[in-house]
Amino acid sequence: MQLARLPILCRDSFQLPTHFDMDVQPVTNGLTPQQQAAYDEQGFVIVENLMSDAECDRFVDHMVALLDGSKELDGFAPRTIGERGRTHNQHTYDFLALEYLLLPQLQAPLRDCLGGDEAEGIQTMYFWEGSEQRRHQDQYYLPACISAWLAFMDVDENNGTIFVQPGSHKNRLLTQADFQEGGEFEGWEYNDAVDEQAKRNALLEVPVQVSKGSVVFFDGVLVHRGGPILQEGSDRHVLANHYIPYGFDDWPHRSWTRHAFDGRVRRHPEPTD
Ligand SMILES: O=C(O)CCC(=O)C(=O)O
Repeated sequence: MQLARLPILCRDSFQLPTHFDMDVQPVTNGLTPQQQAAYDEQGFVIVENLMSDAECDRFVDHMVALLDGSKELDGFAPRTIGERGRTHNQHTYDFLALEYLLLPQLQAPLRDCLGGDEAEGIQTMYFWEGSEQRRHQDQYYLPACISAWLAFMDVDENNGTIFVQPGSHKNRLLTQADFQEGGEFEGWEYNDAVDEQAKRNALLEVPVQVSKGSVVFFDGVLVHRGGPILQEGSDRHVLANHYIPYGFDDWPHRSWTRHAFDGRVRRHPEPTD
């Protein structure tokens, strides 16, 4: 599969380009009717074999080389041994991460998840290991977002997969206003409040098991968490990408770049400072 060819971009020299030349053919396969129904009902869907082994290995090799220092990259601070905390918005200084935010085969499923609007990539997080992150809803941080969780290896409870609460996307989204004066969760710690909401949802929570090359698409209101890592020290190579609809105008992170699959880049609404 042909990947986008993107120019080299270093953090120090970063200028917002308006368009990248991308030598790619659009991949048109969207969700099947069954996958669409699962996404609508459960708030997530696993699409298997969306990435080839070569695509998975290419990115993992890159990330392992960055971690062990055999590869250097402007913008990626060298790590000490054992330091495996996730990266954040690596696509802003790493063209390979940008390629994987915009893998052509993600475009049509994302469009289906968004009900027909085009997705714009806005966030990346790479995990060398399970996050064990507490329950949350992504739209609390990133309004209107959806997620594509790219599994570069088999992931299950042993190496710390995510747990999701299917159907919770149809229930309440906790927002910043809930924690402000007079809000329902004023004085609460955020993750405690989501635990409480998960209890109120009264829905089962399930671990997500995926094979290498799978992508999990999930709704930004879905309650989820990083589960415990049963096999201590195990690797878990995953890239979590986040997207918002092109038509979403109320985006609060105005300084962030919005990356379309055709290579267009914009900040919208315009930053105020
Ligand atoms: O992969 C994980 O362990 C956590 C990912 C996550 O919570 C997210 O992408 O919002």
